[in-house]
Amino acid sequence: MVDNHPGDGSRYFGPKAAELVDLYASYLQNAGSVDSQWQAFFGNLQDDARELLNDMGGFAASQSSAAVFSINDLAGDEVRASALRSIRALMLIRAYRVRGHLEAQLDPLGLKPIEPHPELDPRSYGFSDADMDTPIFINGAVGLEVASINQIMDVLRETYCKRVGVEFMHIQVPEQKAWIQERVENFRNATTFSDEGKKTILDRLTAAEVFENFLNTKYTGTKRFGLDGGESMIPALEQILKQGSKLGLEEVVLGMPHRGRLNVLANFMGKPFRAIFNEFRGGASNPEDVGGSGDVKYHLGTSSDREFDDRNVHLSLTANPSHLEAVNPVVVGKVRAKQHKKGDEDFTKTMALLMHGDAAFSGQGLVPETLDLSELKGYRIGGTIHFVVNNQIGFTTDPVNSRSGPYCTDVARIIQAPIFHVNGDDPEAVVHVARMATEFRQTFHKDVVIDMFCYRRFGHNEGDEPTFTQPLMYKQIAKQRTVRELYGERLIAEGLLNADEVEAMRKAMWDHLEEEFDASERFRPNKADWLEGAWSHLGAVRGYDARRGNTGVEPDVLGEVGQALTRVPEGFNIHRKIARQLKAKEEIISSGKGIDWATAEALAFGTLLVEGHPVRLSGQDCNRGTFSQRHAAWIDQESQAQHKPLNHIRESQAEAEIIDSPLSELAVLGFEYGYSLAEPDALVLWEAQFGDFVNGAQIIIDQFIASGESKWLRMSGVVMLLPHGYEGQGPEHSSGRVERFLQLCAEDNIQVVNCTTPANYFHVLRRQIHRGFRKPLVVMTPKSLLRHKRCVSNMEDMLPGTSFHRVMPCRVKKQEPSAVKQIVLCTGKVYYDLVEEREKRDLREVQFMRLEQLYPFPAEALKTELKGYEHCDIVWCQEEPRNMGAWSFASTFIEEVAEELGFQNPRPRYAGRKTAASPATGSGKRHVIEQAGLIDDALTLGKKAMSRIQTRKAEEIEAREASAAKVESLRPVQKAGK
Ligand SMILES: Cc1ncc(C[n+]2csc(CCOP(=O)(O)OP(=O)(O)O)c2C)c(N)n1
Repeated sequence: MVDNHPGDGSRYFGPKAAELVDLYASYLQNAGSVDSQWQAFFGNLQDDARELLNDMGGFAASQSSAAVFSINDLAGDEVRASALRSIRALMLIRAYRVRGHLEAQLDPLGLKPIEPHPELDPRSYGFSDADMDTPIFINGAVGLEVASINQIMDVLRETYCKRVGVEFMHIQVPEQKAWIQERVENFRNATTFSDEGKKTILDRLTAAEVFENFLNTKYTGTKRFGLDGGESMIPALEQILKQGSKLGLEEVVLGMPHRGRLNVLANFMGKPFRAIFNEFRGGASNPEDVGGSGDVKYHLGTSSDREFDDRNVHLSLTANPSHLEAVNPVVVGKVRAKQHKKGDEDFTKTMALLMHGDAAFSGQGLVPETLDLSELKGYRIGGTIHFVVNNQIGFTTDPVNSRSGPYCTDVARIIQAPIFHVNGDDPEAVVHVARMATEFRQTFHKDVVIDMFCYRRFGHNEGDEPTFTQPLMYKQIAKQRTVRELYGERLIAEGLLNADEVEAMRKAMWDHLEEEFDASERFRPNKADWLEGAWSHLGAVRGYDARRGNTGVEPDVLGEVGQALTRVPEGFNIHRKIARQLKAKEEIISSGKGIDWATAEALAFGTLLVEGHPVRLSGQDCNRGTFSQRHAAWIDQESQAQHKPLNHIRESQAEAEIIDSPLSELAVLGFEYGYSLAEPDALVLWEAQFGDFVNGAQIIIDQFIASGESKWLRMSGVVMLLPHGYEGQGPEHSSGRVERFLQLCAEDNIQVVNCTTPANYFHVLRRQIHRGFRKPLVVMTPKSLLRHKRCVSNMEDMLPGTSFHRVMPCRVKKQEPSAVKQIVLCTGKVYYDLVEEREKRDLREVQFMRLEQLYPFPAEALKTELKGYEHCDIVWCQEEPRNMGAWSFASTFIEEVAEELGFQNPRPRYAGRKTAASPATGSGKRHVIEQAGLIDDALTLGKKAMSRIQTRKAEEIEAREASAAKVESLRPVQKAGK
């Protein structure tokens, strides 16, 4: 044991650190206040040493009042030499706190020799071999008052360089940094486990290893993405729950990739082994009659309850696609919804636990995007525990080709999360860091990362041959004893168990799995779990009827909401332009006439709120609205305080959360989708700044929103608002890519609408909540129509009895069918361009019909509207290029409907932009010409010369000529004379 006391003065002459810091502070204030030799001493200090004294200043300030004498009076070289030694020793200690992890023994395979870091060498601080045993005053650092460098180094190496490496000095919050430092240094970075605790660790390792071995024996070579090599994760997860439940945790939402997932499902979540074996036999995970496509077994989710010392913890593992890390924001969003529902305001009861692979954690951009949400007001969940199964390889790729930084976890430093690196072959160390991480999360409500270095015993999957690419690594792995074997031997050596007992544990697990295996043949999943709990009042829906829902609202409720939307609180300094707008809005609401888009949206939100349904909308700048249309938060022009009128309708109402999001699409949409999975009674929306940016969120759309219900039986009512419309703003501000969504439409998976009236928008939003099921909704929203004089509705279109219309005939100048020669079908904003041009030309033979909903395609409603016009030509008019927009999708449906009705010419003619690589032109002039051309084309009767075949031929010729011209322009110019 190191002597913690200063001892007698004959051995030690130096000043206390606090006094030294005081003296340094005096020197900084006024160099002349200290004697000349101390002046020289401080003057000669290097920057590092000065920094150290500065850093210590805060700590010393609280202690210095206790200083009993002034070292200024203690002149003499001996004192100064001691002071210098103290400073140098403290610098060394600090270096270990910052960089000790670089020399920690983290890799179980020991593939690369640990390179000594010069800053961790006492010689770098001027200590020679002769100095190593000299006592130095270090003021309680690393638990010591006075110690020699040898003694200090022993403590430092044990604390910072054994099998745990801690990165925490990047944290800026002093309490958090101090907490970790204390936790780590007070116990030399280890937990002393009871005999029972050690046996439990071995038991969990046994369960993990035997399960993988069993699968390997019964289904040799079948993909299972085994945990083999990373088994310590299982006791670590156990510790997180156990310790977490002591600290108030009631519910954990998990997200994880393929690696070890079956093991987690079975040995942590308690999914019956027989159910998993049945899936290996080819059985389905849900009863056959539920339908859906299902998913491979290592993507499936499940939920269960676990008990720890009479405390129940609910666990749910979120289903996920192959796309690594894509589930992260979904899990985080789910947790936020659960916390909101429970009123878990200090974030203690519900937590996210995300597991990661090393290559994916450093490689996928969604990781930093999701981390960035962690401290934001609209997205905070009080910290996620991240557990990286760092098997030091990604499929066949080595870390040197995977990342530029030293650790796969470096990305977590952006949010100043503490990072615990740990050797996976030391299960006690892994459980120890799991415990610290849990305590840190429950204390500071902040993200924390565990990076478990381990290995992958087999190939990427079990059918894969890893020695093609990593022969040396796999030579070492072949020699590597398993984690269970190593730990079993350790406990035998400690005398806690004998070899027979260790083997008996293994055999008991194997025998249990044999029993489960036998039972798996008869196992049938008896129910799907998708309509339980918060979802129990909802049901599955198949079929394509109108499904209007009860979306009309009583006039007094509309009036009440309307008033709140225009009521300015006493003393609130509202912007004068908004004040003007509110006056106009007041007029609109009281008259019930001329309701614009933004007001209709606010009325939809407000009426849902008073009915008790929370509304959550997030997206870039969505409080003001990209087009200055929403003004969901008013800003006091003097104090910059906010007023959110939607939250001031009446006393007992649900809350509207309208959130300006970070500049991310993928993470934010993933978050809102996750939120919608856990809160079916809230209207959850995400808005793109312009619809064009939606492709940044494509993974969430393809892998979750469009296919989640089919794959995993999980409904979502998430709404995506995508500003869309051709208004000359160029290639990236025109298109919400409706064609992409339409291509995804099948099996009643999503809804795609492009409304042309505020009232229809009002109803489609309210419909999301007022039906007995949930479906994602994609809305192409307007830009110029936000202020278009014709794009208004009356309150009477929102009253009880009114509803969403999937097809709308033109109400302007409606003609008798017999007087009409041509029906122009369209969707969205182009309708208004058509109406205006028709008026200009005073055309009577052309009738318009709007498809307000594109999917589910309203075939019956269209049929009703088209009846009587069988003699007419049909034109599909769109603003988008021919290879985009709804043409390809809608034209086949329209033709089928027209054929059924007996149209003479059922195939619609195309009037729109020609095929294009880029969604829109960058030239304003060209835009105007194109737009006028397509409107003219749509309104021109019997324009057979522009039949679709001819159009296509013309386009083909043009494309050929364009590429020939390009090739020509790229040809090197022949220089004369060569
Ligand atoms: C987004 C994405 N890109 C590529 C893949 C294909 N893939 C599956 S696993 C894998 C390697 C993952 O390595 P790591 O994250 O270290 O996890 P490990 O498999 O080693 O546990 C890759 C590239 C994928 N699933 N997801």
